[in-house]
Amino acid sequence: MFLKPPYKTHLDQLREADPEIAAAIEKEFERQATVLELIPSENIVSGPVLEAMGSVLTNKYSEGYPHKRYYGGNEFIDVIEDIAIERAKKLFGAEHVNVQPYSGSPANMAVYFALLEPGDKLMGMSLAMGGHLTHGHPVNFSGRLYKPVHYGVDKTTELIDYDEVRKLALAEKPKIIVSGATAYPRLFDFKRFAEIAEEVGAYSMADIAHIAGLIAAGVHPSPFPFTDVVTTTTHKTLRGPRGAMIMCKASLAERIDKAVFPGLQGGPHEHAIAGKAVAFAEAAKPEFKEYAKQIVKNARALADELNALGFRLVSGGTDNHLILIDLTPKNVTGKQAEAALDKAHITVNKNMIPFDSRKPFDPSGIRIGTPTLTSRGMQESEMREVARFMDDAVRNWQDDVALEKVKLGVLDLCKRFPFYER
Ligand code: DSN
Repeated sequence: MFLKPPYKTHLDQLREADPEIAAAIEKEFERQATVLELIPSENIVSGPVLEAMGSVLTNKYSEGYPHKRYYGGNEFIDVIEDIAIERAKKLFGAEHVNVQPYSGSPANMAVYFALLEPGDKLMGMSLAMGGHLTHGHPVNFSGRLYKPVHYGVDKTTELIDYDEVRKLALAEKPKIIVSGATAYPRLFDFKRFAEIAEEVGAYSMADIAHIAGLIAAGVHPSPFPFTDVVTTTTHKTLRGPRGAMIMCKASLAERIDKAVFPGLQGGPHEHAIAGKAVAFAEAAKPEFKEYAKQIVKNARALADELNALGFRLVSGGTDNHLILIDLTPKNVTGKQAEAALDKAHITVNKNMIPFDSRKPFDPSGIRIGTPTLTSRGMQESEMREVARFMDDAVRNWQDDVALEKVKLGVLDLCKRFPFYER
């Protein structure tokens, strides 16, 4: 389950050439090694993924697609991109894959650019309810170029109400319906979303960025084969390099590819594509299935213990890697809790909760997840320790002495689960 072989830092040249940057990298290394990293969209890549990312591939221009490039010298780049595509197709059961998107937002942008015209209606989950900026938020290109229509969660259950989604879709007739979220702790019924889209004549799109690793491992239902287009980042539960990809039905392949290049992007980042290929092979291994199962077991154990300690969890718990906590009963805001937890070396992010009466910069909640701690090899008993550290820190959010004490316990736990080897 833990990352093998361990990463060894290769900063020898950098230390000499640019000590300022080298020192900051070393400090970030030290920070990551000595915190309980609970941000659910982060993870720790393997040594081989890091090596691919730090390779000579970063030197190469390869605009175009394998075997149809606008630059010479791409014979080995083609090998790498072909492998990345084939591995992704196999891992997810996708008909067509484009591995060139630089990250999640450009991937979503490319899908809209391929399938919508400016002014078309785009339906997605609102950011305030757990969606993403690119699902039609008014400050984002997706809410400015297209007409956003938003669904959320039910006020009582805090779950998506599929009958409400259907009603909204029938009334608004969007051209695309996006499923997927950044702060939804429950399973997505992608089949239901695809059926609703089909009924209203919309494209179905799933943004599986947060849960791609769980889907690859079969611990979350897949959006395939019924969803038209699926986007994902590659660096969250999938545990690959920072980047993204688009998977789609063969009938949409040409439009999607054209939208990515030459529509939106120039030269693909082949060092990242090589990292993606390495990560896809890792995710196809039986150990990765165990890893993904453990992410969910850990999230459940953490949720149970937090519940027992009096935290209010949105929707009551979790089915995936993520937990959304409403701190209102603890009389502390998301911003205050984030800062206190930081002092105790527990990294989380403040987050809006559904129907939040507070503002995004100081919301009522925090969002946590288990992918990184699971990559370090922690299991259920450690999750119970983590919950108790969190409780101590949140109860004593104004008491630096108490927070220092929590930090000592956290450091001890981190030492028992080493980070990369140096
Ligand atoms: N920024 C990511 C997250 O933290 O969920 C989503 O893109």
